[in-house]
Amino acid sequence: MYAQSVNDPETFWSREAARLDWVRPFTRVKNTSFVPGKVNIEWFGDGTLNVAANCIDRHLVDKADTTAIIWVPDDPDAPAQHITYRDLFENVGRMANVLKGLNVKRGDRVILYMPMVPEAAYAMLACARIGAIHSVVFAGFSPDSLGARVNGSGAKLVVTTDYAPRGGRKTALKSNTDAALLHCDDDVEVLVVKRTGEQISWVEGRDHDYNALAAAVSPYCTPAEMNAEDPLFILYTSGSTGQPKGVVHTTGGYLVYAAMTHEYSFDYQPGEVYWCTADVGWVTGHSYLVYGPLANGATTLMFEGIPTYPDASRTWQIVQDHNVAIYYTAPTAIRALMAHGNAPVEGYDLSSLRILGTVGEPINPEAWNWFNEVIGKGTCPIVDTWWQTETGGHLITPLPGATPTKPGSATLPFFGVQPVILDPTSGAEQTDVVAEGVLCIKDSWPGQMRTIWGDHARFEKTYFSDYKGYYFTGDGCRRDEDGYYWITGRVDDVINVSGHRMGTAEVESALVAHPSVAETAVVGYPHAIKGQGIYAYVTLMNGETPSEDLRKDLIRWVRAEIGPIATPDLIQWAPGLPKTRSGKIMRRILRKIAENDYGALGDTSTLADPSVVDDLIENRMNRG
Ligand code: 6R9
Repeated sequence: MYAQSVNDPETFWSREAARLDWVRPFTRVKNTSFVPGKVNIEWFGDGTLNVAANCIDRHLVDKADTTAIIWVPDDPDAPAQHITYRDLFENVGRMANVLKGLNVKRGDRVILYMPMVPEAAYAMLACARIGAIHSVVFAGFSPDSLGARVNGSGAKLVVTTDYAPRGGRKTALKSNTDAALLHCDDDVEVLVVKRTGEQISWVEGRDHDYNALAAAVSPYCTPAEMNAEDPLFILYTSGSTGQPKGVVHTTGGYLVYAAMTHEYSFDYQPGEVYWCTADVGWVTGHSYLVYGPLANGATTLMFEGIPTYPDASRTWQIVQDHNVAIYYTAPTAIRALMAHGNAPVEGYDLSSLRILGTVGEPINPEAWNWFNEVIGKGTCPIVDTWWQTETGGHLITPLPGATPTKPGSATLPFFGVQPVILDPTSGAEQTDVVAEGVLCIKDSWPGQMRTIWGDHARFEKTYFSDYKGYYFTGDGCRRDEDGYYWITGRVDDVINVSGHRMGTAEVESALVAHPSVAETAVVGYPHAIKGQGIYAYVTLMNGETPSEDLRKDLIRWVRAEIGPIATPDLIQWAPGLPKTRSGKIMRRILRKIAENDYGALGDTSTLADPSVVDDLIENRMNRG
């Protein structure tokens, strides 16, 4: 199959695309070019279909009473909800009619600032049903981040909840939305889904009560006939420079790829309960919590809470209660659970588990072994899936049971994917089996992003200009003697904190916006649970003195500017930063000091003032 997928992609992909219901079948399969200046990606270009109809309507024939979504609320004493495909059809239909009533039309952007509640999935599918483009904003993001995404996407509506319970606490999403909209056009409206029912502020005329509106509309909504290349969603993700970019995924190719990878990478079998722990705010929540599983008629479990609430056995309680067969999570979650020892796992019946999966960052062998032995009892294949927001679905992954695994390697390319390892400086393709360099992909696959929202030039520059003719992933990679791929981490200024992508430039611009901060440089450093932690070097304004209070204030500041995921772990007061004579900050040196590896600083002779380095080493924060 792999040979056919790369030698005869037309035949291969037209067969795979037949897994979906098309309104008008496509006659063209692939029309793609990575040539600089002419980058164009189009799959199944003249076909038409509707994503919601594929994820819901077509299953009603034989799965109307099958559970589509098992929703497990944060509160361990509250009952789980079983939402059948018929329920899903009606709830999505209602949400779609509510959106239409609010004048949302084909092509309009709708921001979903939603926590892990079923209405998040309803809203995604409702947008897809009427041809609107959703952009989910992770509920942990601050009002400023939300406002930037409303403006960046030109959205006319924000769908949110009153509150978002999580881990026994709650976030005030509606009041965050109010704060965000202070920075947006006056005509942006808000649709509020009731989650807790507690009191919230209300702007008459602008705010709409979802529950009241939904009760008054029909559950039937005709799906819009969309072109395969019409945008399905925008998802903002961090890059090495500037503001987050709006990754655009389209209708046909994305859904073919999400459905196919969900089936093959997890060997999904009808009737099985599948649990992906990712939040809907990230791409994994799009492809592997909502779209892939529902396109396949699967039962997907959505958990509102966190693995350690009310205690570290919550995950295993859920696996036992709901007979979870496939469990897909992030290495950082595995490490956090592993830190509690085996006691929270003991006493739970995990025999329903068949396949385990990881995503988001390389998994360290210690965590892999614990996952394999203590959770999988040595009998569940572990699929380490490498992919990105930009790729729409898995690109490098084992096929469970078929691909022998090695702890820490995502193993081999998925069908249709041709990874190459390039020399970082010359850009030459490394043709020996054993190789190390930057990871690029040679040809397109259907789930590939199509553009950056509103900025096709930035799309070409970011992904297709450094290494001409290839898609550049931003990751470093090693290929071993068996042809297995080992991701070595980002080669750009993007760090990976608890499996979340964070641009160091974003944290820096938040910090320098603080009145006491003159200059700052942010780097990643190894962190036992998070994978990478955030290390900030801060130079204060003249006259400001370092203090514990100021440190706390800076941390609060960054949390408010971006969100809790960007919280610096370590802040070092830096009287000066190491710079070249042309004023460029030498991040390589700062990274080494943050890693506590200052013995290997390399050449510092090009520094304008080499003495700043001694001070930074002397006062380094990570002595672990
Ligand atoms: C799906 C997702 C993408 C970046 C990617 C890489 C890292 C993801 C990985 C992995 C090693 C894996 N990454 N999966 N590294 N092994 N299995 O995480 O998307 O948030 O866009 O992050 O995450 O560095 O470039 P996204």
